[in-house]
This record gives sequence, structure tokens and C-alpha cells, in this order.
Amino acid sequence: MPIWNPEYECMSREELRALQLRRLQATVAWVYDRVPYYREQLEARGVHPKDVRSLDDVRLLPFTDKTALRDTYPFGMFAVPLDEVVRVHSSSGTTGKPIVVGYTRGDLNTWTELTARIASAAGVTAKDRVQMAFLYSMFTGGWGMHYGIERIGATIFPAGAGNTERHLMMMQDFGTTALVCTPSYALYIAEVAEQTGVDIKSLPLRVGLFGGEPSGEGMREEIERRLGILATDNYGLSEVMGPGVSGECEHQCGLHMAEDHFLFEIVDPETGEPLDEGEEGELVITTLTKEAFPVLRYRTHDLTTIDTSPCVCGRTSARMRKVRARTDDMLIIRGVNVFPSQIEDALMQIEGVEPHYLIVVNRDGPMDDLEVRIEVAEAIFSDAMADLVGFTRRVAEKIYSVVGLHAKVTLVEPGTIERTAGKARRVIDNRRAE
Ligand code: DLL
Repeated sequence: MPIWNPEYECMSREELRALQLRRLQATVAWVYDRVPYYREQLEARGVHPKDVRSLDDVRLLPFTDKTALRDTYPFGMFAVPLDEVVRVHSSSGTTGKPIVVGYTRGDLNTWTELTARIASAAGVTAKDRVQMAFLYSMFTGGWGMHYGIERIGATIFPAGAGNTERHLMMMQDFGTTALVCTPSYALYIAEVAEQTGVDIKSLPLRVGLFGGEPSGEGMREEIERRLGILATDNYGLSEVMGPGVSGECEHQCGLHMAEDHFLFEIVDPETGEPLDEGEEGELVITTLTKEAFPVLRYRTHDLTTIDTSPCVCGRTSARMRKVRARTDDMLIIRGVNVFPSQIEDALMQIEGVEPHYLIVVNRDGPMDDLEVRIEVAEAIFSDAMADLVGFTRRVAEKIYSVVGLHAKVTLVEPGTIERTAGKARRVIDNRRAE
């Protein structure tokens, strides 16, 4: 498969580090001169841009957390006047004010380059017909991926999220070969196809670019099986750009990171201390080329590991393991730490469990109560009651073996767990103050 930009994607690691250092120095000088928040933070630490002499000196810089971005709402972190900003997006926060991010024309050009790399790594070429099923909105997913795909020269169908039957009609009539959406929406499309008698596997669709939310290997297999495609994962976040930060090549062995535009660190989420290659921790990102909305050491809260070993595809960029959990979505239930992704992994190991689930946590007196609602295949749902009891027990045992907690497993009718065209909601924690 062709590599979109071999000059950068296959650069020697030594050259890459030299480039990163030059860009880091320029970014620190840029924010020091232009963003009052960063100037104050740097001055408070007695750090001047000229103190950054090596990549390790990134540790002299302050971390940036969501709070700083919220407190400066809406445009306080912009490093250029609004006249030079040509696009604004915002994060997908569900409560309160969102985090607002801006792009100069140069930033949009970089973003397009990086999403072109992601699509190209997944195997998309000018010959492809790509169907967009991400929202075109303040969300970065739709617009971000759109321009990269256009730059490759593929034909894009900008349908946006939702209206699943229309998506299926387009897939059949337009000969779509690639689909772009969240993994949970891909599964929903598969489900509607099955219900309406559309055989997606017989269509030309061959590859999916999925991102925006976590999904495990079990989910991937399910998507690949039901849609008959190669499913690739890509990652990003609005605060640093949107999609385009990292993405899998067709070998599916970690997400290639755009290291010429971002400096990645893995830190201990508790202490903020750097961790070694291969150790799991929180991903921290410093932008190296952003003009309108640069960030220093942004705490993503996403947990992963980094691997710099060469990939068979020929790209020299480091790869991050699929993100399965965020530090802030860890549930503590009866003193046990549980990530929703662990429960998903347990469920996906059981034949007959559909990939739609909801974790509900309640407090019953002093005790936390974990309920896992699952949908089961029609065949199992219509079985005799005794079988259902045995099935529920097997699921509960599997959950116990993975997370060490007894869960109440509730079987719900197929189709009753909420489907979404965007990011799936997997957890309702009723212990949290509303
Ligand atoms: O979700 C950007 C994006 C859109 C990436 C489309 C890929 C495709 P936000 O709405 O700001 O931005 O949400 C960012 O979503 O910190 C992760 O927790 C999660 N996330 C995004 N992609 C993945 C992924 C976009 N592939 C937050 N795997 C991030 C796991 C992901 N989590």
C-alpha cells in the first residue's frame, strides 16, 4: 500500500527527533509571546523558551488540563487574533460549556495532511468511494476526516451521521468501498442492514475507518465479521486537533502517531512522572506546529502504551496501543477498580451476547451494586427460561473472572439498548451527584 507522505512518515528516528526539537522550541516561543496563560505558567516556573535545549526539556513545561481550557472559554487560549482563525470546533463535553478550539488556514492544511495519512494508512486511495457517517458539526470527526479523504482524491459522500437506511441505500447504489464513523455506529448500520434484508457482505464495501470512542478487539472482530470488511482504528481529540493524531495501517498493530506534528509522552497518571517505553500510562501531547491553538503537555486522560519498534508497513513513527480506557472513566465498585472496557472484553467472549451493553451502578445502602444489561441474539432470547438462567449465570461468571466482582446480569430484548450515530454511552453511574 502506498504511504501518503514517505518523507515524513518514514523519516529516520534521529532526523525526526531533530525536527521535533526545532518545532518544540518554536512552539514554546510562540505561546510565550502570544498566550498570556502560558506566559504566566512558564514565568511561574522560571522557564524561558531558550531553556528548551533537548526533547527531555519538555519536562520543564507545565501540564495543561481541561480546566485551563475551560477557564479561558471561549477564545482565551488562542495564540492568534480571531481574524486569522478560519474555523472553530468544540469538544463533545456533555455538561457545561464546551472547550472551544480554533484553526488558522495553516492549521487546516496540516490537519488535512494528517487525516489524509490516516485514510491512506487504512488503505484508502483515489479509487475509493468513501461514505462519511460522522457528524458534520462542531464535532471534529466529520470535517476533519472529510478534507483528508478529499485530498487523497477519493470520492466522498458527505452523508453525515444518522438516517441509517439512507446510508444503506447509498452503499448499495453508489458502490461505497470505505465507511467512516464510530465503531458503535458501524455495528448499528450492520444491524439495520440485517433487519432490512441488505446483505452488506455482498457489496463492494471493503474497509472501515473507525474512531472517536474506544472499542476492543472483540468489537473489531464483530464489525469485520458482520460487515465483511477490514476495520481500522484511529484516534484523536479536539483539544490537540481532532482525528489525525494517530491511526492504524492495514496491519492493525498499533496506531501510527503523527510525531512530526505532536510530541507524545506517557506519564504516571498519579504523579505525572514520565514512564518508559512499553509501560502503560496517560498519554500527554504537546502540539509542535499548531498556530491558533497550541497546547503544551495536554493531559488526555487516555491510557495507552507506546512502541517505537519498526512496523512492517515501513512507517517509522511510534505506535500507540488502542486506547481502551480513560483515567476518568474508571469505576470503583465495592473498592474494586473496573474499566468499562474490561466488562466489554468479558461480554465479547461469550457466544450469543450482542455488542450492545450498558453498565449501571447503583448504591444500595452502603453497598455498590453493579448491573450489566446485555442484549442477546434472537435465538437465545426465545429459548426456554431455564436456558436463559444458565446463560445469565455464564455471563456473570465470565465478568467475575475478568473483574473480580459479582454483577447482576440483566437480559434485555434485542434492540432496546440505545443506539447512537455518534459515541455510545456505556455507563450510567447513579452514585454520582446528578
Ligand atoms: O473524538 C476526535 C476524533 C473523531 C477521533 C473521529 C477519531 C475519529 P473528542 O470528541 O474531543 O474528539 O473526543 C476525544 O475521545 O480523548 C478519547 O478518550 C476518545 N477517543 C477518540 N478516538 C478514540 C479511539 C474526537 N480511536 C476523546 N479509541 C479522546 C479510543 C478514542 N478512544
